[in-house]
Amino acid sequence: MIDLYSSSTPNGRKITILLEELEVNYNPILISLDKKEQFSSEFSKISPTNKIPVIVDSDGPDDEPITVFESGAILIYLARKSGQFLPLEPRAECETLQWLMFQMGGIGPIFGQVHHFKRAAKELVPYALNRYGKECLRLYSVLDKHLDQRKWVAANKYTIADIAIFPWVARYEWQEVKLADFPNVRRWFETIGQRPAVQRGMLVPPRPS
Ligand SMILES: N[C@@H](CCC(=O)N[C@@H](CS)C(=O)NCC(=O)O)C(=O)O
Repeated sequence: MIDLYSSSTPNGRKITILLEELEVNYNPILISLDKKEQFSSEFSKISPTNKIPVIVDSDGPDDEPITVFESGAILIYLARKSGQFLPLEPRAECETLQWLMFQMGGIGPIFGQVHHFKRAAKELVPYALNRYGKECLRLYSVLDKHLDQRKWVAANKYTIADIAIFPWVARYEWQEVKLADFPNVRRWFETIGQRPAVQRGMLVPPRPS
C-alpha cells in the first residue's frame, strides 16, 4: 500500500494522476496547507522540506518501506518500480527526464510565483507580476514550439513528463493565459484531459470543504 500525503495542488496531482494511471492501491492523506499542517512535527518527520507531496510505500526496495519526497523523484520512483511511463531506452529516458526537469525547474517554480502574485499576495507587486508573467508566457511558448508536430512531450509516448506538466497547465485560468495563443499546448492538454485516469487523479485529494 502507498500512503500519499498531498493536497489539491498541481504538485500533488502529478502523483495522483500517475497512481491512477498505474491502477495501484493508495491511501490519500490530506495535508491542509491552509491549516499549515505541512509544518506539524508528525509531517516534518517524512517531509524535511515541509512540502507536499510525499509517499510512503510499504513495499519498497529490499522489502523495506520507503519514503519519497519531491514530486519529480516520486514520479521517477513509481515509474521505475512499475516499468511504465518512463522509457528504458537511454535516449528516450534522457528526453523524458529532461522535460520532467523542465517542469520541475521551470514551469513549477515560475507558475507557482504567478499564482502567488496574482491570487495570494496581500499587495499588488507590478514588478513581480511582470517578471513572472513574462517568464510564464515564455515557458508556454517553449512548450508550444516543442509540441508542434509532436503528440507527447517526450519520447513519442505518454510519459511522466506529460503527467508532470499537465496539472500546471490545468491552472491556465489562474495564470490568465489564453490557451488559444498556444494551439499545440491546447491540443496536447485536451488529449491528456480525456484520459479517465487523469480525470480521476485531478479530483484527489478533494478540496477541503
Ligand atoms: N519541488 C517540490 C515543490 C513542492 C511544493 O512546492 N509543494 C507545495 C504545494 S504545491 C507546498 O507544499 N507548499 C506548502 C508551503 O510552501 O508551505 C515538489 O515538486 O515536490
